[in-house]
Amino acid sequence: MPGTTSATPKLEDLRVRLSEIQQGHLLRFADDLAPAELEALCAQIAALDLESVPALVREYVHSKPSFDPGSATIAPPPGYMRGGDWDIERFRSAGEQLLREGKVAAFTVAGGQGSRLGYDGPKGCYPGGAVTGKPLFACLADWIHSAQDRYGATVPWYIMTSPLNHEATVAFFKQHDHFGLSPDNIMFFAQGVLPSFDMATGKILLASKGTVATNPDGHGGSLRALAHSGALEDMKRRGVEHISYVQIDNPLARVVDPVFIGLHAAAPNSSGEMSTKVVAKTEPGEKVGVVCTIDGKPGVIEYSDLPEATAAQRNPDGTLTLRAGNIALHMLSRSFVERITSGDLSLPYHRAEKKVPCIDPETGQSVDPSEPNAVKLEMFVFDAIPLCRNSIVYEVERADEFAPIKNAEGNDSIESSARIQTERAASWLDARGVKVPRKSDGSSDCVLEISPRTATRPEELRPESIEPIRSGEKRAI
Ligand code: UD2
Repeated sequence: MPGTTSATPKLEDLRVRLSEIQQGHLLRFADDLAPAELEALCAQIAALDLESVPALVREYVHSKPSFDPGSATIAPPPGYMRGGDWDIERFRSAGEQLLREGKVAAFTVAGGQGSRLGYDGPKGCYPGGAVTGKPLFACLADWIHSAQDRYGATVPWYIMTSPLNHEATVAFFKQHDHFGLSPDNIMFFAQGVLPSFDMATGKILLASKGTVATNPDGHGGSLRALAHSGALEDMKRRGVEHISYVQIDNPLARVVDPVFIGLHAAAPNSSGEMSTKVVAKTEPGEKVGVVCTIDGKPGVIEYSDLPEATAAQRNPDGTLTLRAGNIALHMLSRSFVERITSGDLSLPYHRAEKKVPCIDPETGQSVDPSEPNAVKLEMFVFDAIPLCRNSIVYEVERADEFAPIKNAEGNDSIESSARIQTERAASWLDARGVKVPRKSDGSSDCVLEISPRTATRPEELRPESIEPIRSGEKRAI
């Protein structure tokens, strides 16, 4: 009987607390649960930020917050654009120096599952290499090897998982011998979760009689997770000052990029707090967030919030005025993450309407909705940009650094990523005088993959060591 379990005091306290915030139904089936199940449910509820629930329901479930730029002045951010008049080698040296001093850590957000890819497991385990088919985690690990070999210093790697894939991720690394990296220099931690809400009533959903329905708190939760997991402390102990943030889904992401690190840390107009790598938007309506300033303050506007006329503005040379498309590659200083996670600052939530299987809170019957029934909330990491004093962007060539794998087919799929990886490799080989077989439309008649352990830019390729490439060949270099 629940009344006689050791969870009793907690249970009674929780009942009172939950009924105060109109969420008493979460314990409605307490009497049906075995003591261990009830204990687990109480622990799950107690771990939620109950204090904030009424405000979340009011602001995000019963209403839909929207961003209205209104009469604000939206302008391009201070930036280091491709072909601009700035000294790339100066910043490369500054970044290389920080790497040599061991002051840079890699940080990968890998809380996502491969479900959009039709893959049942952590997204990072999905094959990403165009030729080798190596897992996305291995693609990123190669960049870390490359940096450690070049700069003779450790690049510790912090990997954020989610409660859904933490165990599987850690096991995958063990199974693959941590891709040759020292396990002492890799730290895994799970991100936080938020309760999923019934869209109509604002009640927190129950996944089962003994489990609250929750969802990962978004990649914006990564900043809080860095603090709560002890990762920031670990960085401090190691003397790490700068954090290079990459998403797991992009096998071309330069996990640590000396130029970007140098700009972030040493550019005269950088606050050194948070910087963003961007690509030039291809057209005004392209569905990427735009990094900009809003009334002089740094920020990102989601494509859906950017007024059409503003998005379409052009410079005298015809380029888009607001062209800094966010590809989710950031540099953050450790001190900035410490600052924004230690006080009252918090990132806004974004609302998504989703189908979430649950139980009926009255009857306990399973519900498998055919239409969205739930509101899930998430935080986005780029919402930290407005918390910076100022924030710079670094524009890179899209094909050089952005080949995301998000969908099973079409755009941002394994095929499109393999094509981008191949064309990038082909352009590097061309630049070094290595002939790449071409089809009549000019595209490469082969599949190519260059490991960052071999070269991180064309100048580092050794053409004399590359055998001629045949039509139809698959070649990993
Ligand atoms: C994101 C950006 C988009 C663009 C694109 C570049 C948002 C809302 N959109 O689109 O503007 O920059 O990336 O690739 O960010 N993740 C977690 N935990 C979570 C949620 C996500 O770790 O709770 C990770 C996930 O594993 C992946 C990354 O964050 O590495 C991106 O997440 P996504 O696939 O939801 O973002 P996407 O593709 O909608």
